[in-house]
Amino acid sequence: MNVEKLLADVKAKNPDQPLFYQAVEEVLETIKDYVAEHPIYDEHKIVERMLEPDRIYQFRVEWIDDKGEIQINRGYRVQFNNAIGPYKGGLRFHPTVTLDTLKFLGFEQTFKNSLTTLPMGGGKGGSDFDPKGKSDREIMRFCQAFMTELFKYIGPDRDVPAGDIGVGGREIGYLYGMYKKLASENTGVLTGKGAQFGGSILRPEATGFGAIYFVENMLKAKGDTIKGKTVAISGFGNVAWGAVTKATELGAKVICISGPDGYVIDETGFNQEKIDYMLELRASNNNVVAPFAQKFPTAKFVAGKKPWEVKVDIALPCAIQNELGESDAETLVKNGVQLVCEVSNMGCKAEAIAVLQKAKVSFAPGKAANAGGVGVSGLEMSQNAEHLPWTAAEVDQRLHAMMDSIHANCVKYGQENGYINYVKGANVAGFIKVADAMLQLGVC
Ligand code: 2IT
Repeated sequence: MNVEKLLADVKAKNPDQPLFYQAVEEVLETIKDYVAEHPIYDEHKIVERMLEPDRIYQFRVEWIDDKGEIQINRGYRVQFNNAIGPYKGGLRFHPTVTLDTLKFLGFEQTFKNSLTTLPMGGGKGGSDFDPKGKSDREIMRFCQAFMTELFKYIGPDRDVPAGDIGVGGREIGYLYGMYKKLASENTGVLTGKGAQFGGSILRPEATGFGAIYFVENMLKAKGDTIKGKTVAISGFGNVAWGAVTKATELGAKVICISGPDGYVIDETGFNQEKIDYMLELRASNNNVVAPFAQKFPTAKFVAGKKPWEVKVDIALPCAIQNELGESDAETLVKNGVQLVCEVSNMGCKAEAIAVLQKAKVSFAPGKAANAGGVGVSGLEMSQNAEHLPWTAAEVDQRLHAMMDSIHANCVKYGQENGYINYVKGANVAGFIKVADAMLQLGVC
């Protein structure tokens, strides 16, 4: 595999897709040795084939706002790779969403889903729709309009979307309501549904819980535990909420969360009231974290800044891609950070990862650490297929086992003289399963 040539080809073919390029570059640089040792992959052009999505749907979404005006958005579904199972991956509603965003996410999802141990291919979709400031009815009408097109391309054994940024339980409910009406069937074609209509218990918590189980594994590998550690988390949405909840339960002290407007710092840590208030903030559609500091006197709001300037033991980016850059990583290292774990997808810039790895800080990529979300989505698919709900204990036990398995795989393929290169471990382990499936499935 000639990495330079492959990257030049990716750039030439996708000149306006820097995020996709970034995701591809990271994977190619870390799997190249493994691929060189196994020439069969090159003989079958496996890597080249994995860089091209199976197909991409793009469509117009038109809907009517509360003033009676017609609004037009762009919708997408990228079906990236279904070698190991039906396409699976979330829908993102955010004004920054472009085809580039969804190609990078779909590519990452293919490796992540492979790591979960479940048979799920990679896909991603969404829209440039901005939920900020929208009424509940507007969100419902948008979701319905989006689904009138998307429903043609999905199915319980074909492509199973879920949530991502801007798409939580409320949006999944509206999307599923319209799917059910259009398809005249009640197959669980979306995951993250309400528990009353086929949703898995613990799916809302799963991404954050899974990430903390992964962090526990990372610390255990160094003979340490999470108890008593100080933690900075970015974001305040579903993923951040799950991470704060589990970290707090296990005795860590989370002192920061953040929003696009800045971060809040609360040296007293979180309690149930503060955790619950995060859900209220998310449901308000305002996308700001400042009200947290108005509600809780122990918290202070720092406008326009990221939480990475705060001295902590553990940093968990839980918001959006490239939210932690090179100088942020340098500050964290200077302040003695011990562990950085991406919970957002591609939360760190490549330069930031390089700084952390050079300083031998334990660093894990999102596609390993946040796989518990899609992992429990996979468990929701199983429950829907057998028409039976599982208990919280059963889901949690399986989630835990998945995260342990992903960690073990990262260690297996990422050992570098005592330092675990989780980026390499995750990419190689994720690659092997998809690549070996493609070899057996033939050129088709
Ligand atoms: O990035 C992700 O893994 C998700 N947004 C969850 C996808 C899913 O299908 O549950």
